[in-house]
Amino acid sequence: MGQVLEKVQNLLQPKKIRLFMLGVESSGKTTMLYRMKLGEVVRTVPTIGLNVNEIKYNDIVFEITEAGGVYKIYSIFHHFMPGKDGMILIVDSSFLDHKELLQTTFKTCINEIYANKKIPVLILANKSDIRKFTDMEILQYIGVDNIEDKIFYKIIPTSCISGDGINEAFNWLYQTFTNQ
Ligand SMILES: Nc1nc2c(ncn2[C@@H]2O[C@H](COP(=O)(O)OP(=O)(O)O)[C@@H](O)[C@H]2O)c(=O)[nH]1
Ligand SMILES: [Mg+2]
Repeated sequence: MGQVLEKVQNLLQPKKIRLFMLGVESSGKTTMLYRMKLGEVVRTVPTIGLNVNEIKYNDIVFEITEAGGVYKIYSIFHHFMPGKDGMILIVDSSFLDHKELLQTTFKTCINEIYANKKIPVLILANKSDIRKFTDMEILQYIGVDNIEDKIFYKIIPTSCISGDGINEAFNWLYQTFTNQ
């Protein structure tokens, strides 16, 4: 009986997808998380430590972890990867800084996610309202070429200010994780 109840509970509980959000300081991670969760622009302070949010979209709960802090701690981000289903990589499309740090961290993080298929990565070309770089330049900045065999990605321009692209981003996440 207990086992049957457990199975029914599992069926009723929404599927949970765990994502790690990576992006250099000020790319808009915290603003994006609150925009996704609350639909509004919240004034942020620099994130120290982990900022974990659960956002429900249709019948999926996305648990999104933002790890903030000074650049030195990027070297420990890969410890958060086991158990994650994918990543959100957020880029300030008006200012592509800390390229090497981002590329190294991204690669080490991907290598720590255990998966027997390509890992979904949603790339948000954020701040599209003040954008200066093309998708191609952004993909080069991230170093997608070095890691293309391990990931399955989509780049979507977003703006936390206007809300542009955010529905498209959720739709991609939803389609990707319902088809798995
Ligand atoms: N113009 C513009 N500014 C943004 C956008 N998203 C975030 N910001 C601003 O970028 C700054 C850094 O945002 P924050 O979320 O704290 O970045 P984090 O360090 O990556 O968490 C803040 O001043 C935000 O208001 C956007 O889409 N457009
Ligand atoms: Mg932050």
